[in-house]
Amino acid sequence: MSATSLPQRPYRRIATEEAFSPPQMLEIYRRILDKPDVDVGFKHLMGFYMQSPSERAQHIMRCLVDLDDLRLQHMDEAGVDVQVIGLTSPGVQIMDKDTAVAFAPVANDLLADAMRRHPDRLVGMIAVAPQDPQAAAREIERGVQQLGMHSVVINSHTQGEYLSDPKFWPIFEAAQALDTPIYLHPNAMPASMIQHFIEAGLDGAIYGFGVETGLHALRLITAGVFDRFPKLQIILGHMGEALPFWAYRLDYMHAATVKSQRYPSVQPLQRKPSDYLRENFHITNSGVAWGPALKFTQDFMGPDRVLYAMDYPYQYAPQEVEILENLDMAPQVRKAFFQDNAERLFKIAPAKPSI
Ligand code: 1DF
Ligand code: MN
Repeated sequence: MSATSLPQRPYRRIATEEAFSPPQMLEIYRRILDKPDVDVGFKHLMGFYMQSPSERAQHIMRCLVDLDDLRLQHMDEAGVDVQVIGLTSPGVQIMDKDTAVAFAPVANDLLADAMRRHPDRLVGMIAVAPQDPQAAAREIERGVQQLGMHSVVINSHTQGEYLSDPKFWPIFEAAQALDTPIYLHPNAMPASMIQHFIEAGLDGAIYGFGVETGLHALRLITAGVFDRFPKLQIILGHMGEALPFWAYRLDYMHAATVKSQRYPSVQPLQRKPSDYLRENFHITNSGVAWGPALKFTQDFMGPDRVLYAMDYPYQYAPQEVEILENLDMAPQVRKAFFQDNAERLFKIAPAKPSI
């Protein structure tokens, strides 16, 4: 099955949480991994992929650095027409501030070059260094105005700091002003959180990622980020890191916590937690090709806020495209899921009619 050999399909499949790494970033990572005080989560994440002789790790490393033939071949084999690509986790967020601020534009320029080589196949997200919020805001502006990118990727916490801290809010200010959604992608847990997960081998994408990124999203809500930036849009992968399933309890317990004045950090909000989830978030199904969970998420969010993603190369599973295509879904909802929502959110030009 190839993307180009399926002319009858009335939509493109746009995968929206796909990853790459410039080879230069791996050099920086090698230096960080060589340090005696390397962050434990980073060691367990990129230390594994960069050093393990396993087939999975080697395959992923080959795919991550490629923005040409191998990637396009895999896209064709899986029937993915377009990838929306972000700098793989943790991106520049594990680097010291100066290195991070200097490298984010390098990564963005490389991705913009690849977009120019494959204009109807690859779409880039803007990587930023939250370590310097003002520089991050300027890089968002450069990404939109000079590189033609219309979304931002942030790999969750930055060395244990969360975007709920107002010092980071210049990033939200720029994102709202430039109408760029922020993909809040998982990162390895901070050292203060990870130990009990590592013990059980549950720190990674299997569970820890979702716990930590879900926490991050909730911290944005309870800190009042969306009362301050009501148009800001956050994208969550992995079926919203399970937050739709939590919505009822979040609403009940948030109200109870506010009323009893239990925590200074939990103050009244203009809307219910579930309202922010539905109005300030979009969700992708990355890593979750499971009909009942997708249906529930579409019911909760509305079909216009749920998008397709594969999570290439970490979950390169072409058979999942077929599973998703075989779900019982109204044709216009299927088209929204695979194409329309992504075209709108990431401002992707419609496909040119083939001649
Ligand atoms: C993994 C999964 C790694 C995802 C990722 O980036 C990643 C993994 C380093 O399985 O180790 O993006 N993911 O989103 O599920
Ligand atoms: Mn991912």
